[in-house]
Amino acid sequence: MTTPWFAPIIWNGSYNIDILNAQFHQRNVRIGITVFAIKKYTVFIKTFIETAEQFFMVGYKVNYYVFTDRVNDISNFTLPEGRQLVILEVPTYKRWQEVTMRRMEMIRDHAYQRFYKEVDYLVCVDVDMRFSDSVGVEILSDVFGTLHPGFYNAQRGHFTYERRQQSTAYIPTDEGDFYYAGGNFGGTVEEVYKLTNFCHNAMMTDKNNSLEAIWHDESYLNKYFLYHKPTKILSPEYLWDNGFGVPQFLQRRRFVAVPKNSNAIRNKRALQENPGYQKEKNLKFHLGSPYIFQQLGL
Ligand code: 4GW
Ligand code: MN
Repeated sequence: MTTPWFAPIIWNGSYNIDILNAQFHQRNVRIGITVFAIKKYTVFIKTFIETAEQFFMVGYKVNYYVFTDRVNDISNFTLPEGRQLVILEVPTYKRWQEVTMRRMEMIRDHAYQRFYKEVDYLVCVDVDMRFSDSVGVEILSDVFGTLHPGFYNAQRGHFTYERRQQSTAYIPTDEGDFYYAGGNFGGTVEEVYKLTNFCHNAMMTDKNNSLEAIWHDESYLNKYFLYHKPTKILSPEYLWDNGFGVPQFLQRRRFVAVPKNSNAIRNKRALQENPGYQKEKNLKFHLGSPYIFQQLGL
């Protein structure tokens, strides 16, 4: 439950939430959660916020930062005192890869411009998710990442890091600690600024060389964490996908992927414009890869 650099790995049973709550309430911490709902992904916002109200940082000051290109699609929520919804209108990008990757730039810019004035920590997550058990201050630390549910048990050689040496996201086969998920990371505003700034700059360098890392923002995040190791690591309890089943060791599923009907939610035109799309999307949906079933002997 600890990494070789003494970062705790957060599993159910590894902490006492009462002690942690006493510490974090004493500090009066404020938490921002960033989430992107671009194009049709606005459909996920309602469940996301409703379940977060039940399970995410209950009793703390929380700002929901919803980045969207469809401001009118985001309904109003009545939130208790100390919790608020902040809608940030942002540009949209044509390619879905860019939609997910540009999150780094937008988080960076807003961290620099405003988040540091409003919150102490940022939690940066996917929107196609629901909270189904408590996620509290046990996750907070200077900079944290989450073990990808498809690879927490995998050998280093099987991690889907970027393997082309020309890419800034390149990780050699004999390096890398864990395979971190792109859908849940965070830390202090300053540390998230450094992380997102690194990832965005690395992406831009690659873009200038007509390169895009295999798993987009996730690949750059993994590169960052290789040389700037997280101070806390969240177990896959904090990013699960029921497509992997419910293994016995998984005592809690706190933050779980909402199954998406890819064609309806994602941009259908992409399929027509790019014949390789379906194949690529199947590859992209590696949350649902059969790898884990092999690992579990299922
Ligand atoms: C394919 O057509 C697409 S669209 C792949 C991602 C798309 C997308 C993603 C989008 O149209 N709008 C959007 O807001 N996003 C954001 O990027 C959203 O916050 C989502 O959770 C995040 C990552 O994309 P994803 O959840 O689809 O990625 P996976 O399947 O790896 O969880
Ligand atoms: Mn997702």
